[in-house]
Amino acid sequence: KGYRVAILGATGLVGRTMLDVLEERKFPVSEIVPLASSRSRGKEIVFDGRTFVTREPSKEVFAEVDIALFSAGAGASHEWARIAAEAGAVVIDNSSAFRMDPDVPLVVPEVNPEAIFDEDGRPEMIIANPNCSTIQMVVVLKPLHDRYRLRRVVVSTYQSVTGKGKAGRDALEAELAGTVPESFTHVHQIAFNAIPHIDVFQENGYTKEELKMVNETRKIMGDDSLSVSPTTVRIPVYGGHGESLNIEFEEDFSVDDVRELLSKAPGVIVQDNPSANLYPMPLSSYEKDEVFVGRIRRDLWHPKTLNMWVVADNLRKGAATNAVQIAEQLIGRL
Ligand code: 2RA
Repeated sequence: KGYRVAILGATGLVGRTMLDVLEERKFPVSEIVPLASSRSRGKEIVFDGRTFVTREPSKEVFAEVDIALFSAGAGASHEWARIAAEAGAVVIDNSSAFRMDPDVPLVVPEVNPEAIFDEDGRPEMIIANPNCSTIQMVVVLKPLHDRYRLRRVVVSTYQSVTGKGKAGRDALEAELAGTVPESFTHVHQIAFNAIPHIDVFQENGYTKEELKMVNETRKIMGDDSLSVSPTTVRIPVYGGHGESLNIEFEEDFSVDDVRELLSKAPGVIVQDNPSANLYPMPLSSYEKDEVFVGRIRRDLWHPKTLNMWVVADNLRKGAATNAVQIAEQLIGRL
């Protein structure tokens, strides 16, 4: 059986990556229904050699599809997700609109695939895709938490400009070409810079991006006692987000066992051979679907504590790939 798949935001960076990932992973698609804002309507999308024309979202359009992948921002999701779900489409939403809604599952298939279905085995009609910086972190934390029990995670991120979509990428290119904009897309100049400010500051001094890493991690891992202490930073790279993690466990570990455990963990690739200068980097993670881990080492001062470096392509595992993996769990169950 082939599925009719709508993509809201089909012309954005994540929307296009969703199309690539559906095609590469040979998702059983009978028809693609690209949907977009008025500015992009009528644009042609090529999928698997066939051309589809971008349309306007409507109740009638959603009634014609089985699965709707949303990546057009929280405003569009608030406007259309419930309408699409009521029309019978399972919505997989990449925006922040429903992530912390207690009635909506927040899913990373390597961590909590069971949350996709209700107790009668029917798919939830709206399923939220987590924030990119959270996804890559929980994919590596989950097997470690199961074995050693996490006590505390201190995370600092090094996030790609593509986290802000095409506008974020274009801003870096324009700055590198010497254009001085009227206002900076990344708040300050991002070329040759590092900006410890992603999304808006909250009263407690953290940014929304940082609090997403705290709250979404707890929800996905199903443990409200987890302490995550984040600092999120934008840097002028493409290809992926990097994260430095310092993880304290309840149980002690050996570094070799951690390496072995992670090398068998679903969706994780260990790249950890300092003598060969092998470690994950955004450039080598670009257009890959996995989460890469390296620099695995014991904390020099603190017992039962580990340091590691984690990189994933934020448009792939951090967004499109994760959404398509959720859709794959629906195959045969709609
Ligand atoms: C960013 N986490 O990198 C955001 C994108 N969802 O800006």
